[in-house]
This record gives sequence, structure tokens and C-alpha cells, in this order.
Amino acid sequence: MLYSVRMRAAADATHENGGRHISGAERLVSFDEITPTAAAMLARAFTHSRGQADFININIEAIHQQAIIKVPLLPVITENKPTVSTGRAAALTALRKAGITPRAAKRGMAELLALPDSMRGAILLCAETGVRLDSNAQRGIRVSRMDIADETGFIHWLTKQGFTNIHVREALVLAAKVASCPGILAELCWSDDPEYTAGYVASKTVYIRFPHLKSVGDPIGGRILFVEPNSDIEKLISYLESKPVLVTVPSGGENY
Ligand code: WAQ
Ligand code: MG
Repeated sequence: MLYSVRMRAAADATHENGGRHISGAERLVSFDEITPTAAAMLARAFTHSRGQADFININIEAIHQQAIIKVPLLPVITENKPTVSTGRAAALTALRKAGITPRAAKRGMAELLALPDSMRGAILLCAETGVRLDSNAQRGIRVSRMDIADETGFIHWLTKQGFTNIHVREALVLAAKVASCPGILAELCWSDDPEYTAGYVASKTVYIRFPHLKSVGDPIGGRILFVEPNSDIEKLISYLESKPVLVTVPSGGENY
């Protein structure tokens, strides 16, 4: 049996009552790991660079082994664009290469730039028209119930590529689950941690990092998931939120 451990933290009020999103985390762990995982999540919520958390939810649920599917990590490429504007332009190009129309790609970028503050979830947009598809204006869709299958192998795989921080680790696991979701063509993301400026575009086949998708000190980040036209949105949301997924390291531990 594995257990889904989820955390979300807000300041000033609960998320439901319009509180400011501070931090969130998602893991799938064994019984013995529940307590240390929950403790680490609490510590993280209370020491976050987005501010002091006042309301924290930790949710623990048993997951039946037979419900779990395995999906692979995406190979990673870094495009070293030196500025935010060149990074964003390259991210738009990457989205177009992933099959997103120029209009939808631009709208996705504009949605992130128009956020008054970070949401706790992701925005769903039509990959053709750029129209918003989810109805959770403040909340978005939270991708949950995923983790890496082999932590040691993952750390080895990351270290070989020079990745050491938790942002990239978590983002790669989330992007692998999102890429495996039927109907999702691509994802655009940058961090909501003020000091972390990197972001990425992920497609079904590759995760492209851009070191500067926002300026240092900016606390607004987010995620846009681009959805193939005529997809079954309810099914897609159910997969993202509820399907338990373990992410595997490519065999041989190679990047490609
Ligand atoms: N499901 C859906 N949306 C989420 C989730 C989730 N589980 N977690 C975060 N988000 C959304 C939410 O709107 C956050 O405000 C936003 O994404 C950013 O979250 O170097 O750190 O956890 O390759 O701050 C990307 C670059 C880092 C990593 C992303 O995101 C790299 C990051 P953060
Ligand atoms: Mg963050």
C-alpha cells in the first residue's frame, strides 16, 4: 500500500476564503515515510520564501497498488536565453513546436502575466483558441497523487545533468504526469518562489528549461496546461487530480 500525502498552505485566510497561496506539495510514500514526509511538508510551509503560512492542510490517503500506473520522466533540455524577454519568446516558440497555435500560446503567457497573485493550481486552456476551460478561477487544477518511483535513481539521473534543487525535481515529476495525461499537449510554467526565476515548456516528449522566465523578486508564478480541442475535460481533470502515478527514470539512467 502507498499513501498520498498532500499539503497546501495559505496566509491570512484559508484557500477557500481567499487566503494567499504560500506552498503546496504532493508525494506518494510507504507507511513508514508518512510521518517524516508530513513533518518535512510542515517545515516547508512554515519557512517558505512566499511568506508565513497561517492555515495548513495535510491530507493522507491510502492508495491501492493496482490503481497506480508508471510513466517515464521526460528528457530535459536547457535553453540558456540570457533575459526574461528572450526566454519568454523562446518559450512561445517551444509551445508552437508542441502543436499549440500562436494565439493560444500568447494567451497562455498573457494569463500568467495577468495573475494578481499565484494560484495553487494550474489553468487549463484550449490549445487552439486559448480559451480557458476550467472553472476554478482562483484555485485552478491541482495535479496530485504522483511521485518518483526510484528516488536514488532519480537523484543520480539529476546529478549527472547538474540539477540539485527541489524545484526542478518536483517540476520534472509533475511534468511527467501531465505529459502522460490524454488530451494534454503542452505545459507552460514558472515558479512562484520570488528567488527562483526558471521555468519550462513541456510537451509529450521533452522538458525544455529556461533559466529566466520572470524577474528576481517576482512572487507570481503559475502553470498553464494546453488541452487538445474536443477533449473530455472532466475525465482529464480526474486524471490530473486523482490518478496515482509513479514516475520512472529512463532505463540505463541516460538522459535520452
Ligand atoms: N498542480 C497544479 N499546479 C501547480 C501545482 C500542482 N501540483 N504545484 C504548483 N502549481 C502551480 C501553482 O499555480 C503555483 O503557483 C505555480 O504552479 C508554481 O509552482 O529549474 O517551482 O511549485 O527546471 O513554485 C520550474 C522550473 C519550477 C524548474 C516550478 O513551481 C527547473 C516551480 P512552483
Ligand atoms: Mg513555489
